[in-house]
Amino acid sequence: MQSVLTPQQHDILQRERDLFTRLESVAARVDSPAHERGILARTRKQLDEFFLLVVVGEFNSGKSAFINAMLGQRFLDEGVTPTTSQIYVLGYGPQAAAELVEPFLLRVSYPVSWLQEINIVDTPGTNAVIQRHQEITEAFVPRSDLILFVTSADRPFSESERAFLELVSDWGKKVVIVINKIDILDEEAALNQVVDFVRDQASAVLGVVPRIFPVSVKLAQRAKGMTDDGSGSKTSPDGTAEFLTASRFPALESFILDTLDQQQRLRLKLESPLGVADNLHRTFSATVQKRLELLKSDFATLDDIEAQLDGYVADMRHDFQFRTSLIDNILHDVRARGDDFFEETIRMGRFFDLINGSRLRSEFERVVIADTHERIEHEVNDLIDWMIERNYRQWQEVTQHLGRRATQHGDRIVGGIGGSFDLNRKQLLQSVGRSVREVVATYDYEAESRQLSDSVRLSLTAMGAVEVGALGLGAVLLAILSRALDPLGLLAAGGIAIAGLFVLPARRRAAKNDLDAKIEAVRQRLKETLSTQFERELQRSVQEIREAVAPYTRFIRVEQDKLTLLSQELDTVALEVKQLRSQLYALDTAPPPTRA
Ligand SMILES: Nc1nc2c(ncn2[C@@H]2O[C@H](COP(=O)(O)OP(=O)(O)O)[C@@H](O)[C@H]2O)c(=O)[nH]1
Ligand SMILES: [Mg+2]
Repeated sequence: MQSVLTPQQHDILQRERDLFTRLESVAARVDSPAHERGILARTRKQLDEFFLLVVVGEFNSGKSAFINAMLGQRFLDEGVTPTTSQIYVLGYGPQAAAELVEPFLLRVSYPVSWLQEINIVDTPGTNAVIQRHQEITEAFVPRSDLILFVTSADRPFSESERAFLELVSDWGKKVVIVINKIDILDEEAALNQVVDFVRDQASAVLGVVPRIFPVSVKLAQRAKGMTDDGSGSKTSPDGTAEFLTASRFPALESFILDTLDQQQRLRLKLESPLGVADNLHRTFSATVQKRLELLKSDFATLDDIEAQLDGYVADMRHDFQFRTSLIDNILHDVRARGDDFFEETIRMGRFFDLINGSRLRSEFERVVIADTHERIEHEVNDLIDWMIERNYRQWQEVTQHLGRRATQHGDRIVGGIGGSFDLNRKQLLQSVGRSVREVVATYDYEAESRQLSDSVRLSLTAMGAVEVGALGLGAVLLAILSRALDPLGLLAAGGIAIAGLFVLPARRRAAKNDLDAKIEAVRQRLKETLSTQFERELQRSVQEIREAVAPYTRFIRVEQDKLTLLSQELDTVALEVKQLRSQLYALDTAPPPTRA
């Protein structure tokens, strides 16, 4: 083909080769099935091969008979049953020969000169009882440069023919329609009716009005002297002309042999791959879009999980404030009781108790300190239990979310997005779901809460909040009392009266202030310690959940990036197809090249 190309045609040819190389790489990246990749590879290869005129139609419409009429000899089998069971690619050869080159594909040579320019292809035909025949024929459609669609005048344009023509149109193929067996129609009116009907139907499917050739292959064969036994003995010369006219075959024959000249064939050959490119481009784009959509809802799932985690964190912080306010209340109570106590005891009436001290000390312990330590412990323990419980529930919610996603996915896969993408994604969802479920199933409340309370205790100690509860709050408060009581100081003040007037109110105020400050300091430090510990724990649990989900997150990010790139690549492919097509049209309107 190369030898007869103009520079422009040569340029288009080269660009089409590149286009198919690109499409092949896209095909590999979307795990397109082998047959699609085969089509791409063959289409590229075919750019350098003979022009392929592919004869299709239902079985028994006369395809083989038509090719025989073109050859002038009954070379192929004809018959009312589905006689042709393979693809026959007829090309030129000095003598008749056949060779199986692919499963169901015979390359046949025949010594007729026009086969040097055009290869004609006989197909098993559609709508045969043998489903395989239909598949073989359909699979060959993408390889054609021009489709000769043979329908029969006795059942023109059946439903199966419409469906098949649709497939042909999907591959962007140019179609010429042959209405065969017009010899069975008695009247010209009937023939016109059939032609009109076929034209309307075919135009509706193809979107353009195709060329239509009504013929009688049988009469043509008779005119060419092809007898049923294939011996080639001639009928009478008079009859010959009559048969030939009635067959209307010459118009079709001249279309194939003359109108389809080298430039026309070149044009069709360069255009044909663009239809294939369009078709597979649509397929690949659909795959990419479907996957992107699936990923979009994957992202939505992740966003849901993220939002849940955010809500969890916000709720926890809010509840934490409330829970620490309970501890505040306990300390507040201690302070109030302490104030009352000092108010009550540091006064003249109890001077001897003050001097003695031990009675007040035990009273202080009983009334002011009371069960503060246990109550604080209790609140801290509650806080820990609450955290553990909430953390556990958070894991459960994530499990449910992932579980739902996995089952949703199960439904979607029926839609067939195919390839390793689906497999990877499915396996990942399952394994992530499994590991999260495992956390829930093996969640050890006691161990978790033991660990957390140990660490809370440890950090309380580390932060120097030893004043709390068993950690020494009582001792601290008692120290305040001791200072208030300090009998030496009291006595040194010089007499009961003076003490009563000046020292005791000052002592009382000092004790109260001392208590206020101490309690406030304890409260602050306790809160700070618990907050730090709480935040650390909260972050850790959220982080753990995120890490469990991370492989899924990573997968969809990476896949989305890949698919976005693919989608861009497909856009440039579409653009290239469009440009090539308009360049081809531009060639049509340009003056014809000088012919050798
Ligand atoms: N009446 C009539 N019969 C034809 C004509 N062309 C072919 N046939 C017959 O139709 C039958 C099927 O032909 P064949 O070429 O095997 O059909 P294919 O299955 O499409 O290849 C054969 O019996 C042919 O003799 C025609 O123009 N008129
Ligand atoms: Mg046949």
